[in-house]
Amino acid sequence: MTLSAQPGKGVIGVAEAMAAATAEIDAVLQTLLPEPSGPERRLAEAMRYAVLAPGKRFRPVLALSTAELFSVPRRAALRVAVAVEFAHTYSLVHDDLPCMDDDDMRRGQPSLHKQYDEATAVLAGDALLPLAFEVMAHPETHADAEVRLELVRALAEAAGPRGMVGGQMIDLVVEHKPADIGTITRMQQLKTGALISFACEAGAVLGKAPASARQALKAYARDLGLAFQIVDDLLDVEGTEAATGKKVGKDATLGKATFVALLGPERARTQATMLADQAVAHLDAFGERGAFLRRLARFVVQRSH
Ligand code: GRG
Repeated sequence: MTLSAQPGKGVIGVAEAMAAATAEIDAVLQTLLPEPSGPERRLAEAMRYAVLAPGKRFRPVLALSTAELFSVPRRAALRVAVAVEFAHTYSLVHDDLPCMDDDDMRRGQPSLHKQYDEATAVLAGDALLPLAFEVMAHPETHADAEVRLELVRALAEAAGPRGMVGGQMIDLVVEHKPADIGTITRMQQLKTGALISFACEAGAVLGKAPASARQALKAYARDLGLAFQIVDDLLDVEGTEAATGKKVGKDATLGKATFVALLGPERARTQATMLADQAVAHLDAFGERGAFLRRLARFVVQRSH
């Protein structure tokens, strides 16, 4: 069943729809991850350990939901959804390394370098990103090579120096230093927003949607990504390890520049709610078809993990 056709309204309906989509996504993740075999089997085992851990699958759900707007065949949408999750998981694995944020727990289990070792975690992350490109470049993702090329180009931009890696660099540079709202916003837009933006645009690319629709989804993603990150920061202050699956209170310890550190929890939550409202407003052109994406934006602000 498609996400938009899932019964139930409000946040509970979104959680149910996400759980149903997660089952579909995880089945494709299983098939597109390498099977452990040969002398390099440890690499495949480590990749599977990180990817198949219980993540929220938020970015794949975005890719599936935006693809539904343009009636993209499910098989194609799922391949791109899975590619986004590979790229996302790579960033988590590398972010947890001792040379980055040095996190011992991720997705409710020891982080990859703790379960295996640092070299294996570096290699597993290194292997997941090109696997994302391999999946998207395959003709099964789309018959039109130009569509595949655009997917590859857009993910490269989202993951590279003008995307996640650039954002991570700002994150490291401003640690333990005062940062203004402009710097924090830019850092979060690159670190978190760029991949969320790719996930939203991917549906439009697959569906060869008009530029106006792609622009609307980009604008939705920009506000949604910031709201998502603010809530992530709030959960680090107000959440629990049991709910989030990772250590909490780390941002303050590491001297991270966050919206919560700058604005305080109350104003940060107000800001997240305002951003979710703004995100919803960008979906007007999609009418009823945008209903699930609207509910997803509200869900992002109310989530507890
Ligand atoms: C390339 C090393 C490197 C880093 C890029 C994305 C990123 C920068 C680092 C990942 C760590 C991090 C906390 C990023 C902020 C974005 C974010 C909120 C990630 C967690 O995403 P969720 O909550 O995680 O969707 P799950 O586990 O549910 O998939």
